[in-house]
Amino acid sequence: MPKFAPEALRTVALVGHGASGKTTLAEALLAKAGVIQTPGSVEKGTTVCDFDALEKTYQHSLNASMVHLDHRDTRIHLIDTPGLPDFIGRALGALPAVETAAVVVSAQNGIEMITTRMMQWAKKRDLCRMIIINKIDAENIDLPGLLKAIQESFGAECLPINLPADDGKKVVDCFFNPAGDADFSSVADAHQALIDQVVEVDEKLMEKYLEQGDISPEELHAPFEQALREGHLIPVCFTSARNGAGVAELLEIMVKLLPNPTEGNPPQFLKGEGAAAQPIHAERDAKKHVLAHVFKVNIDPFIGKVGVFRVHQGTITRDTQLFIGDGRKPFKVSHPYLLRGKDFIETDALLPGDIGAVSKVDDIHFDAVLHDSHDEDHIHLAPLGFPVPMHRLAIEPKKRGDEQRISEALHKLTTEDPTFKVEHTAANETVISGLGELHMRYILDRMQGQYHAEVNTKPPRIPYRETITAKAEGHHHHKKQTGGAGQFGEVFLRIEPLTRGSGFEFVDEVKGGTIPGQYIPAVEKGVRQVLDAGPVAGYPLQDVRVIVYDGKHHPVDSKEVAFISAGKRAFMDAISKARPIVLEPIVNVEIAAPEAKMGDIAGDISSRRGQVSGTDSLAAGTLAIKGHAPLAELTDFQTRLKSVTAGQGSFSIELSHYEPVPPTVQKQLAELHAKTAHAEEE
Ligand SMILES: Nc1nc2c(ncn2[C@@H]2O[C@H](COP(=O)(O)OP(=O)(O)OP(=O)(O)O)[C@@H](O)[C@H]2O)c(=O)[nH]1
Ligand SMILES: [Mg+2]
Repeated sequence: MPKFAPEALRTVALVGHGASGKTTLAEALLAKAGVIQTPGSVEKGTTVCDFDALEKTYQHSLNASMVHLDHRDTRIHLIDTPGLPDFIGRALGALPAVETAAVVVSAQNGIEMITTRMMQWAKKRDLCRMIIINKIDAENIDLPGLLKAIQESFGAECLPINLPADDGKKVVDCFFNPAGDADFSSVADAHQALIDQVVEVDEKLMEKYLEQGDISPEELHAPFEQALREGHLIPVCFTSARNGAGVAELLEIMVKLLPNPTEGNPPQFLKGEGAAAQPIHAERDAKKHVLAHVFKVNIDPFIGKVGVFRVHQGTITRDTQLFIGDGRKPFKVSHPYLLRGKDFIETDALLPGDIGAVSKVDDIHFDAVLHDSHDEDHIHLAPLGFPVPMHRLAIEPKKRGDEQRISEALHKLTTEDPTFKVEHTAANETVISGLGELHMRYILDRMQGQYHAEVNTKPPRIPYRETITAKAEGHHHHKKQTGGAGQFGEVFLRIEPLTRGSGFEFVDEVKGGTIPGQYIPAVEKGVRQVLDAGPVAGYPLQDVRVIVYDGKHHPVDSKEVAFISAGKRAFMDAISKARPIVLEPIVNVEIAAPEAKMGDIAGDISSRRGQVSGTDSLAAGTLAIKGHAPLAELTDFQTRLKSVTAGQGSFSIELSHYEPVPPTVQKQLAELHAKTAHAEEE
């Protein structure tokens, strides 16, 4: 029998900016619950969650790490996530696995880039949210100021559930047992504010409260949970993961107030594909069919492929047969595990709300839905919306003969990381992309350390695109007579520009079978062959609609090849008259830098054909500067930012949209293309 029914489970992701103290806090919680004897430290590389060799080297979490701890009759599944912007994909991936996102904020650094983004991301996924202000032991901190800033940024519903006391050495409860003095603000007022906020979700309770003037914490349990679920309350608590202040209280809050898996908002599943997909809810019932979601995949040199999943419905035991997504071949679970950092703990059963793992299942992949019935296929989770990796590097093997090893390593790394991509460009480069310089360094370190695959790197060519700006007609008549049977096919088509980002559309408007139905796919195939290399500078062509409306065929000589060729030539004919242009990627840039450098940075951005659109203040003295610029202009921005801010600045970019390049740039690109094309012909 499983020890913990779903009602006795809690699932919490510790999220928030890098170095806010999430891993240290997980350590303090594990120690408080008696899972470990003494808390380890990030500095010494002795924490449960940062067990990977590179995490110890970088002194930052680089992947989501699972632990569980039992407190009284409750089991808490904690996910410690990375907070550096470069590794944020792995934190985002963990959000659908939990009911509650606990956003950890450093008392020293205040609200940072990932604080704000995590508050938004967690809201978008309908998670219950709480804020943990950590490092209350630190010197020179302004806790009342930070609390105020949090309420200004994230709303008046951010209310303290306890307050620091005794100069940050302990906290006083403002909810269950509001007695004692805090370092700032009044405990009684904080209590009042919480109750006022909570009763607002329940009219009957509100009446009772108005009559009686107070209400017992027991009666508030259900409305508290409702207020969390509806985003009507975001409790704020205080901790020091270093001296232990507020840690026992945090455990109590998790057990007594956070939603269990049958409460909270259900995860956002969809059944069906594309626009026809219908939202469905997992029923958090241990007796129903299994529905679980894989939110992390790890390839371990010793254990092999590990899939980490959250059970949303049903029960997984050793005998359970699970299908992966729409796959037809089930696998037998055999060894269901719970995880504790690097340790695998075999268990009998995983219930709704449990976070478990299986190993050595080849087909398992990130974001897969696991289920035990054919009725449950075509189910997937609402897309997570990962940032598009824009930090690109072209790589080539250091040693000849290493190609195979490198390609295997890259394949494994992309399996693990939704924000790491590999492409082979039209320019015949292997380009890897990630979220930032550190992300790329991590990938190269993994390739070298784990897979012994060494590569040289250089800046890649910019992923330009081409499109057309006018409608045009195209025609080609393909005829070949070589001895026996000939080849014959004729195509008339029209092309027109589509709105930016729509891609490519092929429309068949042929009437009366002038091109017989069976040859239309051949025409489309020919047309598509042109898309890879546009006419101006050889970049992929996009945002074009091709309408084939007429043609001719021959009962004997018409063949597939003839229509492929006619489709291709007719399309090329049309493009040449449709004023083709080159488009360049424009990226959103977000820069964190000291306030005093704002002017320099804004100036630098505009000198790169970019624009600053706004600023947000982060911690005291730092600004988040937002804007956009062409990717092509940012090649050396990292170096420049480092020198302007004396190493204090950081930035992230993500794809915004494509825009036409200035005519001078188009001319250069076209000349370059003509030269290389010419060289290849010779
Ligand atoms: N003074 C003080 N330092 C702390 C506290 N908690 C953590 N630290 C220190 O802050 C630094 C960062 O702590 P981590 O636990 O690695 O922070 P994190 O949020 O896990 O960071 P990422 O893994 O990069 O997201 C370490 O040097 C910790 O020792 C605290 O409560 N007080
Ligand atoms: Mg960490």
